[in-house]
Amino acid sequence: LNISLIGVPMDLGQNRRGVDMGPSAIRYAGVVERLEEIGHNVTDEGNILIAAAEKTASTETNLRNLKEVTDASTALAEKIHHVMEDGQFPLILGGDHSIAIGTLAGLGDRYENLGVIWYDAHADLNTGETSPSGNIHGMPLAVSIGLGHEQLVNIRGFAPKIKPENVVIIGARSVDPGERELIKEKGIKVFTMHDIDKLGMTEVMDQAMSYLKESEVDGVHLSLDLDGIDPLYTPGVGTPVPGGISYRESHLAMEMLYSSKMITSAEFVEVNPILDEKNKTADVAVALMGSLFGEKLV
Ligand code: DIR
Ligand code: MN
Ligand code: MN
Ligand code: MN
Repeated sequence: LNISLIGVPMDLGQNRRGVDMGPSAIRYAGVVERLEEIGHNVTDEGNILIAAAEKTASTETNLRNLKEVTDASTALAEKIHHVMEDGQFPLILGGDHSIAIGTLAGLGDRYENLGVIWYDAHADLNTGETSPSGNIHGMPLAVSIGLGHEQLVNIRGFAPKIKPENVVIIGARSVDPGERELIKEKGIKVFTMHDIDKLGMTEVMDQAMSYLKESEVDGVHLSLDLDGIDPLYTPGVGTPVPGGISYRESHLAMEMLYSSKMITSAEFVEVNPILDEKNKTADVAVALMGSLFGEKLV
């Protein structure tokens, strides 16, 4: 593959500092070398420009840093649009999960029927009305299906970016009341930790991929929040939730996605080296990218 790495040093979608250093931590963990070793051509496109947290002042709504997140999402969407024009595979490094708003805005009009795998402890389906925190990183999936603040929903001038029936959430274990309602109302496919415990990761991934195939998706974006994994393995995240997906299960999931040849873009988000232990979380992110992009054990 010809892979374009795009860093998004965003920390304005939540209220813990340090996640803006995620792209650096992932680069430091050796992402470029790891993917090149497999045989891919990697172009590091550098970082999207993000407003400095010390200088933000948008307080006109209960959505923290709405203007700055909107501007960054628009810039990221444009960048993705252009690297895809050049036939590159977009690999986005976060940054908090609010960046997925820009990612899906950049991808959405490139596909008729884009599928999304949302690997996360959370559903990220809040709106300004349902959010308990005002943090936009809890909203990107809602925004992408067309729900939430119109400024975010209409980035790049079209909405929705994806169809709710083309979304599969994997690893959920912390879901807010408004999100639960939305999941029911829209019939969004969710594999909770209960499902992973009960069915096993092989069956969960088989079902997730069959579900997307039945929808006849013409591409699948993987949005991987490192908090989907158990904080034992990935402590460097802003909102850790115990009882998550294991390291081995996550590798298995990535290997199955690789074998399926379904994945057409990916992002790895919420790596926060300030909260981490010796860059463990970025190391896990890079190891999982190895599996997602076809690394072989023997
Ligand atoms: C919570 C936390 N549901 C919120 N969301 C997180 O603030 O909306 N998403 N941490 O990754
Ligand atoms: Mn263009
Ligand atoms: Mn998330
Ligand atoms: Mn999360």
